[in-house]
Formats: sequence, structure tokens, C-alpha cells
Amino acid sequence: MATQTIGDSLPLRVAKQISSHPFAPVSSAEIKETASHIKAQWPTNTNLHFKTITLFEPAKAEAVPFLEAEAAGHSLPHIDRRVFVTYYLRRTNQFHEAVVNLTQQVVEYNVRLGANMHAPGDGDEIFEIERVCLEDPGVQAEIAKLQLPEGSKIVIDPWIYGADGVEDDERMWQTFMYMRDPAHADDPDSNHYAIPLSISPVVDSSRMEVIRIDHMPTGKDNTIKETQPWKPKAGNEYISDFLELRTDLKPLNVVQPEGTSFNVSQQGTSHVIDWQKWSFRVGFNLREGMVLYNVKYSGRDLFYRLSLSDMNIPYADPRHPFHKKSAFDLGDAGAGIMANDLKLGCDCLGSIHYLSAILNDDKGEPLDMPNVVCVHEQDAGIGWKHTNYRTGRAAIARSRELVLQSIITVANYEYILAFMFNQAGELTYEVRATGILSTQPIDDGIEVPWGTIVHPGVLAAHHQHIFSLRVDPMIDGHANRLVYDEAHAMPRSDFNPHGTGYTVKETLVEQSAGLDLDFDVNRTFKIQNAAVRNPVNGKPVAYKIHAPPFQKMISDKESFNYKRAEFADRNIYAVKYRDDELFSGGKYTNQSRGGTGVRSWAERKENILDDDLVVFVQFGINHVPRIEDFPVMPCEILKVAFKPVNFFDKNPAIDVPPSTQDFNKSTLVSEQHKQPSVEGKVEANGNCVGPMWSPSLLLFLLQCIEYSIATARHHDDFKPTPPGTRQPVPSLYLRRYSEQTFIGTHNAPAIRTAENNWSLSGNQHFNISVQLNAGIRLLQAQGHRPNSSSDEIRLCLFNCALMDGGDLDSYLLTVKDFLDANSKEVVTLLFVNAGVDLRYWMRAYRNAGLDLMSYTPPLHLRYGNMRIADWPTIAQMVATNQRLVTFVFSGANEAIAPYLLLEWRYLFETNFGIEAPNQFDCRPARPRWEPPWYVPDRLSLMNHFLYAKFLGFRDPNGSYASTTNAAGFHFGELSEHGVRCRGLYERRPNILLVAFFNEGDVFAVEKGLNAH
Ligand SMILES: [Cu+2]
Repeated sequence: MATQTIGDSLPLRVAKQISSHPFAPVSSAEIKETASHIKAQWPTNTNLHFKTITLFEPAKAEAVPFLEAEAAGHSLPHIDRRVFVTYYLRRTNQFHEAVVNLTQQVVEYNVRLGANMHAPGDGDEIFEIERVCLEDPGVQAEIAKLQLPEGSKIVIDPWIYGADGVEDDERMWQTFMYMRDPAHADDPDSNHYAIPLSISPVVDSSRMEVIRIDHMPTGKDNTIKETQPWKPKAGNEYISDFLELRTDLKPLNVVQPEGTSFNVSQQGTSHVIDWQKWSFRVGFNLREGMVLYNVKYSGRDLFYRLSLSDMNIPYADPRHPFHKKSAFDLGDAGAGIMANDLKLGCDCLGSIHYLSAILNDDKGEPLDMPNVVCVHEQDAGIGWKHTNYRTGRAAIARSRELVLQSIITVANYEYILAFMFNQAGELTYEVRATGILSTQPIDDGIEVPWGTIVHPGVLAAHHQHIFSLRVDPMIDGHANRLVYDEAHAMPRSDFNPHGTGYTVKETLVEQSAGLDLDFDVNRTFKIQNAAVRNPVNGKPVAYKIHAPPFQKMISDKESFNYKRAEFADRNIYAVKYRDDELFSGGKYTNQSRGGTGVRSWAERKENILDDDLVVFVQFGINHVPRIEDFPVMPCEILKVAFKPVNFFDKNPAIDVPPSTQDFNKSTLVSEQHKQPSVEGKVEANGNCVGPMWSPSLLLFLLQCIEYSIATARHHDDFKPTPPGTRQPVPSLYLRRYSEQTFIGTHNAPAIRTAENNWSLSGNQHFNISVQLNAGIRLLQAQGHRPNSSSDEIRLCLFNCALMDGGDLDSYLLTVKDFLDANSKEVVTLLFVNAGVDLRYWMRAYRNAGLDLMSYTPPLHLRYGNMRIADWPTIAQMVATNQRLVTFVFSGANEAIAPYLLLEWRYLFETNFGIEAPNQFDCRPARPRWEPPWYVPDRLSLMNHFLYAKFLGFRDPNGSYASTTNAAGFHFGELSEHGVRCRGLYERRPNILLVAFFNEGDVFAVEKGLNAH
């Protein structure tokens, strides 16, 4: 490169003792110190515009002995601390590069760079360009021609100028002009990309003035029109303030109750992370953002350095000025300087550790970059599994990933960049492309083949995203080789008479080269260490590269796009390592001419066999915009993976502990509400097989005996105890619905009567008319469609063949009759509507006239917003004749049928399926997304009914019901349970759900709770 040396080095000063790790990014103090060394090279008051002040990484010949000594715990060799600097003399085109040795206190070199080498843009410069454009009289004259409505707001996006060899030696900016939707003109977050304008001023950034105003073609060809008066166009917003949002999303929280499994130790300005046998150091710089150093697994060397090296986004529109649109977001701007300040609960879910960084500003001062990397673990589905089909025993381990994520915003566009590690020794680099398409205006009524219309008057041109990942490997050491496998069919022969055999052949890459994938032969690249062999199969240890297919650079070989993006024409480049060769598109990409990147390095044809090689992996997408990509595109996900091949002696994740419910604590939501599980296991000898519950073996035996009695009840002379009568507490009429205790019947329509031979499936002895008239105020039932062709809902218990409690229509009519006859009563229905379509429920409610008598929460209290204090009083419900409250277990849609309330948004329940009287619990058990120690501010339902277990089946315990429902204070009795729950909730329990309500004294219990 043409250069001119600036001044001489300062005389040697006393060497400084610097204890930073050789890979630690520069500190605030080092940035200031470096800037002052550079300033001292110039006459006082020279105004310098700093671009980069960043770590000048040590030569590998120095760094490797350091890392080895560090790993062995030996004393560390000395490495001088150097800082790399680029800067301008402000408001000139004089661009300089320098290295300052902070240890020796000397400027080692400081040169002015030659033609066609330009620095990236920076934030201050971009704001300055926006201002210069808007203040330019020529630009203002063009804006005036638009005749915009009063109060309109123009927005300017400066773009890197690009290169076409036509009068483009000076550093310039092409700017794109937009306006905000006039309806949201004062909101700076309104999406201006939805209203692009055809005026495009060009700014010379040395002089900081508009040197030309381009007009964009907006038709099918190159025709340029005079600026026309603006025709009103609709906006297209992405900010939630302007949108109507869906309302049926429930929380999904990531909880790590014992903390994370990773450890981050901060060492000066870098961080060392240990996780699941992995260890590595994280650095961060202005250009690459995250950099990983010294990546090891189980102490074995894997990668010396990993980073995103470059990316290129060439656009498809061939017309001026779009033909120059070809962004190098790392070299033209910088992944580090554009990194977002990440936020808890937004960018990263779960238990998050943030890493912050320090970069520099244009004055040479430190710039704090908080939370630029988030570190967290995530579940990645099943890691491995096998079930022994003979024994049914499943061995299964879930896969956990460690994610280091950074997000960059490049004007309109976003990239979410992440390194991900797993427990099987695999490392993945993931890119998610999102953000807003770069848009341009297009005339109404036409289309063009190089772009997609994504909004009226808005064209998003096709473009490629081509990424280049730099991989500096050290697979069990630094002498590595690149090989590729291909699978080929075996020729037909006596040995392969059916033509089915195939073999895998390995080919060595001996010289630096650009190489391609070939999916037809399953070509797979591997980085091997031939000197280290697998102890089991003798193969060289290796890591293979999994990269997705993509269309490489489309622009022709003579184009500036092709020449500049030296990495973009090959899937793989492999070169011999050289210090300071980090960027595959060259060190200075802004308006570059090519010749300084990885294609040029590969052309040196150096030996890379069993040597220190570096591999660049290219991947990307051809982004043909969809209308769904606007106003913000859903993430497009790309992954490159590095996986061990013959590196370990077995599955390295085999020692991950088995996946168990005890550890993972999943929640059952498909479970049928209140439905006892039917275990199909009957002991051949008819023995009672129950859980070994503790309090009383006698009770257990009693339950066995109960079934003998139940069987004996086939006789006609059995008469259930007559029901009692509800005794309301009048003062509660003026209190809220949510402040009352009601008795509810479990499986209300499942009746155990003489007619069905005292069916063991029965939960009650009296029908719902009797239940309501006695004083039951909540009826619980299950809804079923007997078969899929039927549109009838029947209230069966678990299975309509076993227990059919009648149809929903007659059930609702009975309820309606009761409500009509008792105009001051409020009744609640709870349905476990096992998958029945909502419209059948709505029809039944309409037919019965109950939709109009139902309580409907006001809009602001729906969707889980209803708290105890929000419920109306009984008097209010009576006054408005909204006297039926209905909860459904699933399938509710409060937007369509706001009177069918989704149960878990309004109440919680205690455990059910109780088999022993001392097990009635008060702690909230469902919904299970709430922890058991938390009492939600919602209605409570106490499940208080007992099951008997006999011959492996569980059925409602009828003979013990007089004790279960008793108004006493012994364990197992209803009063005891109710009072205990009132103590825990610090308010009355709302529903006591019982079986065989006629037994015991449920209404005395209700009165007792309501009266106190
Ligand atoms: Cu894109």
C-alpha cells in the first residue's frame, strides 16, 4: 500500500509494567494514553478524528508460549502491550494508521495511508451528515418541490457510498431520504422506511458538504424524473403503540432456581467463561464485536481465535445510484460499535450475565458500551435418547446450550449474532437476520424483477447477505490440516452385485485455496490433527464444519462487488496463518478496490498441510424480500456448526445426567380436570394395591372394606342420607362474589343411584336440580362429544360408555329454571370441556338463554386481569341479572364468548386425587406455572373429596363421605380443611368442591366460613 511515514518514533522511555492479559481489550486508561501518544506526534491543537483505538493482538509466536505457560501454571513470558490506531486529520482526507507500544511507551509506526483507503463511518459523522443534508439549500429546494403537508418530517439515512470506479476516489456518502407518516410525524419511532423519497444527496465527508443531488429512477428503467409533488401514502408501523396486539399469549418464564451452570470470571477487560467442560476467553472490539480466544473442551485445545470476520450485502438493482449499494457492515461501520445495549427479558430470557465493553469515540476518549453480550443457558430439546423396547426403560438426556449473544443495528437492519456451545462438544455460530428492509420508491402500477413491492409505492430490492466466519483452529495443537470427505457409489462388481454400496473418501488440501461445498457428494470439510489419533479407531482427531448451502456472489467477476468482497465467491477459504490477517474483505472495506482480502492471501499457494492454518467459512442468504418481511422481517436463521469427528472416544454427552421430572419440573396441562387416573393394573390375587401412605393402615383396610359395602349396595333398601339445606349469611349479599364461600359438587351430573346399580363412577347421590335446591352453588362437570360427527355435548365422566350424565342442553335448562325461580341466587358452573369446540358451548348457552344471564367481565378485567377486589358484589350481579358465572378449563376465547371464562385466569385450585384423609392440602397446586408457596390474587377452589383405591382402580369414596364432609376439625374433615385454607390465603376459600354432598354437613361448614 502507498504510505507516508509520519514523524519519528519518540525516544525510548522507561518500559512500563503492564499486567493485562495479551488478549484483553484495551482499557479506558489505555485508550486515553494511546490517543495522547498520537496527539503528541502532531503540532499542538491539531484536530484529530479518531476512528479505531483497539488492541493490536500479539504475534502468535509470542502468544502461544504465553497460553502454554498459563495453562501449565508456569511463570508467564513478557509480551509488550500494543494498540492499533486509525485516525484522520479532522475535515481532511488524510487517513492514518499507527501502532503504539504502551509497554515501551513508543509509537512504533504512524503512517498516512494512500489512495482508496478510507475509514469506516462513525456515529458522530452520521449525525453530522444528516444535519448537513437537511440544511443544504439545494436539498431544501428539492424538498420544497414535494409540497409536503404542514408538519411533515424528513429523515435522512446516510449510506456508505460504495464503489464503481467513477469519480469515487474521495470519501463520500450517498444518503437516502424518507419521510414519516404524516399521521405520526412527531413520533421519532414512526417507520420512515415505509415512505421513501426519490431525492438522494451525496456528501463529501472531508469537506462535510453536499456535492451532488442524485435522483433515483422510480420506474421500470433508468428514467429520472424531476421531483414531483408528494402523493399521500399510508404508513406501515412496527412500534406496538400503533398496532392492535393479539391478546391470547400466556407467559413462558425461564426459571433457574439454583442459578446458572456457567461461571464468568472477569480479568481486567476480558472475561473467562467456564461451562460444561468448555473454557474460553471473550474479547470485544469495535470492528468484530465478540471474539473468542483459546477455546478448549476438557482442557483440550480446539480454537485459538474465533470471530465474524466480515459480511457483504450487495444489492440487485443495477441502476445508478443503487448499483453501488454493497455494504460491508463490519469494515464500513463495525459490529462492536453498533452493538445494542441488551435488556433483561427482551433480548435474552432466563438467568443472564451481561458483558460490557469499552470502545473509543472520535475524540480518542473511552466510550462505555454496556451489556453488549449476554451470556445465558437455554434448553435445546432432547440431546440423546434410547428406549429399551423390552423393558420400556428410556435413557434420555436433554441438551443444554450456552449462548453468547450480541445484537447489532446497522441503520435499517439488525443482526443477532451468537456463539452457542453444547454438551456434546459442539460449537455453533448463529446469525439471525432481522430489522427493516432497505427501501426505495417505486411508481404505482409497475413491478420490477430485481425487487419486491412490500408496501404501496415501496420497493425492497433483492440482495445477498454473505458472511465470513474466521476460524483459527488448534485441534489438539497448532499443526492442523484441512481435508474433505465425499461419499461415492461403489462400482458394480462381484462384491457389490446389487449396486448399493458406497464409500467415503478423504481428500487432503495441501495448499491455501478457495473451496466449495458439493451436496451431491456430501462434501464435508474437516480440520484434523494427523499427529493425534483416536485411541479407539486410530483416526486423526478432527472437527468438521457444517455450513448451510447458499448462492455465492452473483455480481460478475469484473464487477466491483466481486473484487471487493474477496471472500464471497467460495464456501471455504483456507490460508496459512499470518499475523494481522483478520479481515477476509481486507482491512479497509469502505470504497475499497479489492486485492487485500482472503482471495489474495489464498493465491499465495502456501503449504497448509500440518501447519498453522486459518479457515474462513462463508454462509449466507439470497434475500428476495417477501411482503412478510415488512415492516420488520421475522428472523432468518443461519447456523454454522463445528462438530467433533473421532475427537472423543464416545458420545461426549453420555455423562449428562438423565432427564427427569424431578429435575426438570414440567407441568401437566393435558390432564383431565378432576379425573382420577385409571391404572389398568389389576393384581391377579385381588389384593389391595395402594400407595404406602402413612397415617393409618386401619383406614386403608377400611377403604378396602368400603368397596365390599359398595358392592353390597345393589340392594334396593339402600337409602342415601337426605341432603341438608344452605343457610346463607345475609350480610354477604352486599359483599363481592369473590368474598364468599360456596359449596360445589364434584362431577355433579355423575350420579350413583339405584337406577345405575350404584355405579362406582358416581360422585353424587342426587341430581343437579336437588343439588341446586339444597344449596349447591357451583356445579362441576366434564363436556364430551360422544363421537366426532356429533355436535352434541354430553356431560360424561371420563367416558360416555362408563358414566353418561346427560346432555348439556338439558343440564343448562335445569340451571336456567333454578335461576328463574330464585331471582337473588348466583350459580357458578365449571366445565372441563375436554377439547370440545367453543361454538358448541356458545350455541348451548344461547339456546338456554344463559348467555344473557351470564356474568361478563368488563374488557379491562379479562384475559387474566381480574383480581379478588375486582369482582362485583352479589347484589350487583343480581341487579344486572348477571347471575351465572361459568369457568371452562380450556378452549375459552374471551374475545368471542366473554362469558365463558378461562378457569386459570380467574382461580387456582388445591391438589386433587387425594386418597388419604390427611392429604387435603391448601397450597395452590394448579395452575402449575405458579409456585406452590405463592397464593395468587384470584378465586380459590379447595378440592375436598376422597378416592378409594381398589383392585388398582380409584373411585369416589362414598362410605367415608360423612367424615370427609363433616363440620369437624379432625384431619380429613371439611371444616378443618376450610379453616386451614382460610389461614393460608388470609381470606375465605371460595369453593369447597365435594363428592356426595348429602353426606356429612357441608352447609354447616359453608355457614361457618361465611359467618366469620
Ligand atoms: Cu436482507
